Amino acid sequence: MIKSSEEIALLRESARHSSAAMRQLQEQMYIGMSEIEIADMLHALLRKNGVEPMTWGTIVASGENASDPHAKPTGRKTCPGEIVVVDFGAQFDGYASDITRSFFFGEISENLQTVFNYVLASYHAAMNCLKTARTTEEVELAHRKVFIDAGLDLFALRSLGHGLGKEIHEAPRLRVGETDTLAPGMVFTIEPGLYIPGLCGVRIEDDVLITDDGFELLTDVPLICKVEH
Ligand SMILES: [Mn+2]
Repeated sequence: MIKSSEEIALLRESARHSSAAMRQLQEQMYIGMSEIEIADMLHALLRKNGVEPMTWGTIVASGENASDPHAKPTGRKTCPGEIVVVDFGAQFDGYASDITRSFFFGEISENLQTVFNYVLASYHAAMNCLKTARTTEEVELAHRKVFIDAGLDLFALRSLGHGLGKEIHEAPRLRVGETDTLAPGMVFTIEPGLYIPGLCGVRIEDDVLITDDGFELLTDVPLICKVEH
């Protein structure tokens, strides 16, 4: 669970290059592209940035398709007024990074904005907790409290994140009923989400490194991402 300084350097590079690809995707994709077309564009951008996409796990899910947390990209064309969830894993020199953003395509409704705002609040609750938390369970509970207080926890998954290393899913698991003591050198994802059947899905995922005095965010993509054209 605790990475060496050499491994941390590779994980940092992996997250950096994957972040660049996600930012470039935001600039280059446009409303009307299909989910599969967006996934293909993403995979090409990742390779251009020197990271190898784990294509089997890529999610590009638009509108109500995004209410399935494990959706596969389809030929469905994206429309204005939708949230489009883009989630991918990639490897740099064998070390994984994992990022999700929920893009606003055009102007979105108040309902969608509300769902997004709860996920964003949950993300911030987890990150704030991470500054001083002693265990993974504290962080999991901090993010979930936002959903419980809003009466929305039934739309959330039972997991907040997972370790990153040579594998994209490894210990520690930030999961209901599990706890590990946080220690410098741990690298894992923070990825709160809500999945509302028939309406939308929203997820935000970043990669963090536990340090002596809190944490370092390894990924670098704006939390609010809009596609206007
Ligand atoms: Mn993940």
